[in-house]
Amino acid sequence: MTTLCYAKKTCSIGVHVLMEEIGSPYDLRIVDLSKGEQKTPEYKAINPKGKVAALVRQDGSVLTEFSAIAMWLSMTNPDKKLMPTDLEGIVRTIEVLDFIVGTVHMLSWRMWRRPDVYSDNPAGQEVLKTRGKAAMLDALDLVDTQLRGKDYLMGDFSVADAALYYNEFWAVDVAGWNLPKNVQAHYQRMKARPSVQASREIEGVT
Ligand SMILES: N[C@@H](CCC(=O)N[C@@H](CS)C(=O)NCC(=O)O)C(=O)O
Repeated sequence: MTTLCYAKKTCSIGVHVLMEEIGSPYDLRIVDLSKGEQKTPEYKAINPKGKVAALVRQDGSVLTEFSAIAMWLSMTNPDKKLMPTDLEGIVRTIEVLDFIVGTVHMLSWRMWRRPDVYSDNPAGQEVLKTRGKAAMLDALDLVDTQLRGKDYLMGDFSVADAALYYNEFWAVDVAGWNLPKNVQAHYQRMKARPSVQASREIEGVT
């Protein structure tokens, strides 16, 4: 069976949502980041990057990086229609996925959430937090324009919405920020999906 290595309230939530969308049985392996379990030799034998999410597939091979995992899940479960199948739809999905993972999460949220990675200086960390927040809200403004007149980023639900969802969760439920209007509506729509509700319940997110 496929095993999702995950940590609560992290980007692995997005993979968890996709596993629930697919609805096939899977195992969960929790990685407690607060105890540094991601850096243990045992976990690094699974994912040498020391990060979640990691997906251990049925053949024992491990897939990492949200976009790769999302792409693999959608292509191996075509009946679940987790992304468009025409060339333009595929590249547009990759385009928005890359923006959400690379810019919203890695460049912006991480700067706000983990300023200690970039500076030991408390004043420097405050600057990083301010810039990280501004960068994230600017990036979400761009996503907001893409959502104008649409329920989901690609029109119908796709893997890109799962990526946006964990960033929305962080912005609202961890940082307490206000989202732009269409992104906020998207977040509510996502929270109404059974897959999101199931993943929140399993991960103990109220
Ligand atoms: N680009 C990776 C990011 C993975 C990542 O940064 N995961 C974080 C949680 S959101 C993590 O495992 N952090 C643990 C650490 O940095 O020690 C992806 O999209 O999967």
